[in-house]
Amino acid sequence: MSVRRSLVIGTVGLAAVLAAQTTALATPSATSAGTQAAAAARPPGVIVEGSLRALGSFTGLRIGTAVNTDLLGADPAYTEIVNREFNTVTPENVMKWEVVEPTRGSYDFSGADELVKSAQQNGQLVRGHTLVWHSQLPSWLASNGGMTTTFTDQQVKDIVKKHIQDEAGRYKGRIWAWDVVNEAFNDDGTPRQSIFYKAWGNSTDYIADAFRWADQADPSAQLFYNDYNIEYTGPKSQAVYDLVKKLKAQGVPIDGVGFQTHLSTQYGFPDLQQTMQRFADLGLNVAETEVDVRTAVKPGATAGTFTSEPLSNLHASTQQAYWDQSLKACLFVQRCVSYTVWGVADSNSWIPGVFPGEGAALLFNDSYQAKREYTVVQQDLALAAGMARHRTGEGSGGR
Ligand code: 9MR
Repeated sequence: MSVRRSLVIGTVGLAAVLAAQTTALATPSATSAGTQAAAAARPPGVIVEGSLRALGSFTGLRIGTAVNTDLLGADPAYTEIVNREFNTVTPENVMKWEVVEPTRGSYDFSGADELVKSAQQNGQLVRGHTLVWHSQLPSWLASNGGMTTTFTDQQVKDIVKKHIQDEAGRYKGRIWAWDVVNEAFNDDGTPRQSIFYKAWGNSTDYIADAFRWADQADPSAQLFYNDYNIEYTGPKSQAVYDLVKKLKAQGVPIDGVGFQTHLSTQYGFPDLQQTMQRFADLGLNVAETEVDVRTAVKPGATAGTFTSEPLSNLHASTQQAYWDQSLKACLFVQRCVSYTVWGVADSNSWIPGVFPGEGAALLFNDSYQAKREYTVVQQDLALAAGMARHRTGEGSGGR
């Protein structure tokens, strides 16, 4: 009985897939007047055939982007892409502690509220980012890059608990997944000596407490540990593996691990699929949470400036290969629940500001035209449409 039912669904699904694949060949142009008029006429939440979110939905894989709320709503081309292509959104900055509580006890949730509201209107889930992170802390709480505070250990503990209760509690029931703790380890696998680590008596026990408090504040959200440079085998990845294995064994409410996946063509491609599978085998969901692929770019007209053009065709084709491989790593791991890119257009990316001379890291160019990289991702999602569905618990229920 259940076999027959799934066959029927399979046939309907296949027809839809074939239709989607036909349109998948068309590359969207967000800046053309026609597309913008179509966007204006389309009610929020209506899915465009052949978009990344539509293609991902055939296997249940969520496709997301980091959102800059200064542009959302203000820049029509940007907004159109966010809502047409993605069905999860991550606030790039507006849920970070320095933004939501710039002065002790005085909150500013305006940007976060705006994003959550827009997501609800556009049928998108929200990845909350991030509750406990040494970076982007308010200056009243920490200095020296999150390593120093004037508060006592007990005060820091109370402040962290209140922060989690207040922020996760405010959005209770409206966040799909929280990055509860972000970047707690150094590249050599040693724990980062943050104010949190120190307040808990030079121990990573703050991580377990943060997950427990987040679970109390929002029991339906999936709770993630999130980090970079854990995509490949090495001491940092191992340290995170050991941590989350211990948390699971202790019954700490953790649902998944986020692999940020900030890739660069100057390094080899990581053994990402194997690494994610290894974590998934612990009974955890995994996700690629901040994907971008940077490369060397051509210099601009003025000395010291740069374009968003890859230095050569070889640079560009390697980037395309990395997009392809990073998505396939997620497609081939059934517990990989989402694939999130860290921004929309090359011009919105954090990369040029932090790595001068590198860029071209995203799926759309500076004029919001879809790049070849977009087509690579789109085609992989279309080809994956017949594969088994991803195991996408919509909340913490699958824990
Ligand atoms: O993209 C974010 C950028 O706008 C901020 O200035 C920066 C501050 O640290 O954070 C960037 O996002 C980071 C994310 O929150 C955590 N992982 C690394 C991301 C890139 O730095």
